[in-house]
Amino acid sequence: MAPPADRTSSGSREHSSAVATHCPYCALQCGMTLRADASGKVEVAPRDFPTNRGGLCQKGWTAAELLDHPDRLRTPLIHGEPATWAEAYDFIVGKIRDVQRDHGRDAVAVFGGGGLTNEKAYALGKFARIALRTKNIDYNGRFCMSSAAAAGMRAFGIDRGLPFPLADVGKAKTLLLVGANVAETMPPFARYLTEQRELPGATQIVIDPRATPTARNATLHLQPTPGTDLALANGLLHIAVAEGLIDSEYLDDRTTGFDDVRKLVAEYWPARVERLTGVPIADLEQAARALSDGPAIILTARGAEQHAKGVDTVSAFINLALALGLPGRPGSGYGCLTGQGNGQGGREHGQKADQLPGYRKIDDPAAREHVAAVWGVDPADLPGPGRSAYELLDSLGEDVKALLVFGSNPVVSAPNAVHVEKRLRNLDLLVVCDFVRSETAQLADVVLPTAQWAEEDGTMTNLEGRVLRRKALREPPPGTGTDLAVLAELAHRLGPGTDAVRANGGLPTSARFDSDPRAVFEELRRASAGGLADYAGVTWERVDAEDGVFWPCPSVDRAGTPRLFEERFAHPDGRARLIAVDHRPAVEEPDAEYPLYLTTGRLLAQYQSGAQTRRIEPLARVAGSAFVELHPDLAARLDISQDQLVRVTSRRGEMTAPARLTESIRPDTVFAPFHFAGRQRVNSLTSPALDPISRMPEFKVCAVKVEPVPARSGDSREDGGRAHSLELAEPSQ
Ligand SMILES: Nc1nc2c(c(=O)[nH]1)N[C@H]1C(S)=C(S)[C@@H](COP(=O)(O)OP(=O)(O)OC[C@H]3O[C@@H](n4cnc5c(=O)[nH]c(N)nc54)[C@H](O)[C@@H]3O)O[C@H]1N2
Ligand SMILES: Nc1nc2c(c(=O)[nH]1)N[C@H]1C(S)=C(S)[C@@H](COP(=O)(O)OP(=O)(O)OC[C@H]3O[C@@H](n4cnc5c(=O)[nH]c(N)nc54)[C@H](O)[C@@H]3O)O[C@H]1N2
Ligand code: SF4
Ligand SMILES: [Mo]
Repeated sequence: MAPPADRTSSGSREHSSAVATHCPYCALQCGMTLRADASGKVEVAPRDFPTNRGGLCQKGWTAAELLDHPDRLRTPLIHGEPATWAEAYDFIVGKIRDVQRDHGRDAVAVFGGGGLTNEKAYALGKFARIALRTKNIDYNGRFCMSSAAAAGMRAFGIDRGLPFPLADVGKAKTLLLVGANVAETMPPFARYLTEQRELPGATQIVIDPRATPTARNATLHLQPTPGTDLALANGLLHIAVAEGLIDSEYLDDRTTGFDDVRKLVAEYWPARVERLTGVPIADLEQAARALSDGPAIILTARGAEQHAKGVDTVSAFINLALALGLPGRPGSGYGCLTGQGNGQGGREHGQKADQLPGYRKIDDPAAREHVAAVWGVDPADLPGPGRSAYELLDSLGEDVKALLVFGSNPVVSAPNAVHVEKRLRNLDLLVVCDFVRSETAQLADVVLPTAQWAEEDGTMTNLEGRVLRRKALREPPPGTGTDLAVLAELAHRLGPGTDAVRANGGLPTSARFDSDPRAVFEELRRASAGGLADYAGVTWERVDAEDGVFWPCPSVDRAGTPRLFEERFAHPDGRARLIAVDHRPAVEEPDAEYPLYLTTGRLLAQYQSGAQTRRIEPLARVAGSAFVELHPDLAARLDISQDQLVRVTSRRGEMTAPARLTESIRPDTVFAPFHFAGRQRVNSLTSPALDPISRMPEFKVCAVKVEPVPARSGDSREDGGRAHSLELAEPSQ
């Protein structure tokens, strides 16, 4: 039995044989056209859009291959066995009632994702707060954008990844990319990098411990020790102050806090910074001078941010940008590169533990009142802030007994994954909504098969803060439902029937859950109105007519806002804040037992936990398994040869994968991609140390040892990435 018809609509009234939509993967949200041929096979063609200018990467080209893939789920599963939707809903609702009766409302938690549309992210937050009435909801964006978001918020009073259109990047005389490998993570964006490099007198600087394809194309590559970007940024500002390169007029007119920052960076003299980071003084000087020579843009990504000091590191680069007078100036500024398809919108509309729609704070009485009025509930009934993603996963099986996952695969992507996997196994109820049986879905009590991107309408907000339309080409296949339909049905069934909910007044009849994305978007507009991320003036028609609409857009008769900060920053006094931030070591530095740095990241042909892209044959052919990147000098010292299987071990776990020898990495550091499962899962090793402000885990640095695996060892399985199908992720030790 499929879900009741009135709650399964994908929201598109009619389907044509071609639609103009966007790629399902990263935040660049490249424009593409989808067409179904006579047999129903879906073809992708690139479409000209400001972010991709007609380009697509391999992942975009092959995105439609998952639509009719044999691994696609077409029926709910209960304990791995096919079940009807009615059975699945009965099972879930029965368990939720038991858990909430025995352990309280907060014992049921929700985990969302930055790939969900705005409508889904909004509905998920509302579902948690007023149907489950739990405070415990958070999402994978905590692993992604939280440090840049927190730093942007405290400096500028608002968090929009790029406060200017992407095309500005191509026009800056100097461009600094910090821990960003866009040549592999957003390939069509590289056109703007080429354009920028070709400007007269242009400088392009990349800071990365590896000589990535992005770094190799740059004019200047700074190759620091992992986890030392904060010292590097303070060192660049020290040089700018010493050489009289800062913009005092701008600092006086538009900012506060520079005096403290100047005093602090006085201690970051070049020789000290060279010692801390390993970057030569001459390179530091060249970078500081280039940044103060005309329009300049500084961009950070996960390499700088995924640290237990990620927020302070981003603050240090924002301090540098402000001291040089960049933010709000034409062709200049600071931005962070948002990662997931809806990483921006997904962090605005309430799936974050401390947040209500419109980027409102859940502990702000005025925010609670506004949103409660839209939802038809009493503000006093809204829960308070819940736990951050890792802390939530770490509490599973203790006071949190049930978890509902929408749009994430934490068995592969969470730090300290051996431990997280154990926690997930300790739950009374794990529900995963997905279209494939991801490693997390393999542990679930109930799996609900959901529609894919080409089968439902909705909106996404890209890395520029531009709201876009995602359009359905076809109906979801028989047996599947949409995420919105699932939430509406669960809310309806939980409704006033839940003992725990009834004891607390029940789900009010005025609080409706709609499965039609358009209706949800209309409600989101009202809920966001007056908030920082104000979508009140964004309509689906405008999005179509205007190539997307940049928020904030408070009314239908006003234009969106492509450029922020031209006149003022978003703090009440209109000024940006510089914040004095001191360098500190990584939480786990190498020592005698674990003598090497491990850092992690991405490959061009795989996406995230790999649940989607490992199943796509042309991608698996290019990047079908993990590897461990190490410098030839290190390999020689460890007696490791090219392609030999190695074991990498940290205090938390181990992985095995073939060695890849390359001079592009520092000899004190090894790298592995995080897209793979089983024995190839690098997150078995990573550290759960969290940033004190953003609660971002330290994915980018921990201490490890590396050893060759003797030939003919029982460990020598090399297909860990591809052996995904219906096999359980192997226990990692
Ligand atoms: N192909 C592909 N593209 C993607 C994704 C994907 O999974 N695959 N995911 C999308 C998402 S969600 C995101 S968040 C973005 C991420 O996009 P990026 O941030 O570009 O990707 P990463 O590979 O995680 O990290 C970037 C670089 O940081 C470097 N790095 C490691 N440690 C440090 C350090 O201490 N300091 C500095 N300065 N650099 C360091 C790594 O060597 C790496 O080259 O990509 C998006 N695009
Ligand atoms: N070591 C290490 N670990 C990392 C990182 C790193 O750099 N290093 N990066 C971190 C970052 S930046 C991120 S963003 C995370 C990402 O890691 P995950 O959160 O695991 O991301 P995905 O693999 O995109 O997981 C999305 C899952 O949801 C499903 N899905 C996709 N769209 C939908 C939808 O619309 N509805 C539903 N119900 N399901 C859907 C997919 O099939 C997939 O199983 O990983 C983090 N982990
Ligand atoms: S760059 Fe990102 S949005 Fe563009 S095709 Fe590749 S994965 Fe899709
Ligand atoms: Mo991300």
